[in-house]
Amino acid sequence: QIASMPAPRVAVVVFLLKDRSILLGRRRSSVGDATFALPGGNLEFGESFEECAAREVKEETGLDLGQNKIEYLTVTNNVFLDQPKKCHYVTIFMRVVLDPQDEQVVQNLEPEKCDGWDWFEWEKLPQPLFWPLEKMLKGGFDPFLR
Ligand code: 8DG
Ligand code: MG
Ligand code: MG
Repeated sequence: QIASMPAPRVAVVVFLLKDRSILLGRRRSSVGDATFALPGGNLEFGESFEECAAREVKEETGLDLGQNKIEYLTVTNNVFLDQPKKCHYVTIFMRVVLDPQDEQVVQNLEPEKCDGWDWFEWEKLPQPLFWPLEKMLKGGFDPFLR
């Protein structure tokens, strides 16, 4: 490991599914700026993946996952070398299927980190996607299956 490189970190991100849509927000960050990404963030000391997923979703969107089932989907390894701030994330992808009748309104609670959240139909995702997400979807990953 090169001395100036930070250690790899663990992120937990969430596919929030509602009908045939997923929740994405345009990032404001030194990593993946202006690309569309899932809600999520850094795993904190002592947290379970599910706790981290619920906390990040609440902090970033105001959505309360309540008793919704939070499921593990997959993990990917993401090395960001060509970013202003080089970093390496092991990213855990979780899934929550919201009730189509759920009336909670999504809020942009961290506007310095995100331009805003929106529901996007799976067949009409916005561009550009944050590359860890792009890479998965190009590889055929479908969060609605399995
Ligand atoms: P925190 O302070 O709230 O813990 O962190 P954050 O500001 O919410 O972190 P983040 O950048 O949103 O997420 C942490 C890392 O997770 C991000 O830098 C790279 C990795 N990551 C992926 N895919 C995705 C994704 O789709 N969405 C988000 N938010 N992060 C992702 O590999
Ligand atoms: Mg966060
Ligand atoms: Mg985040």
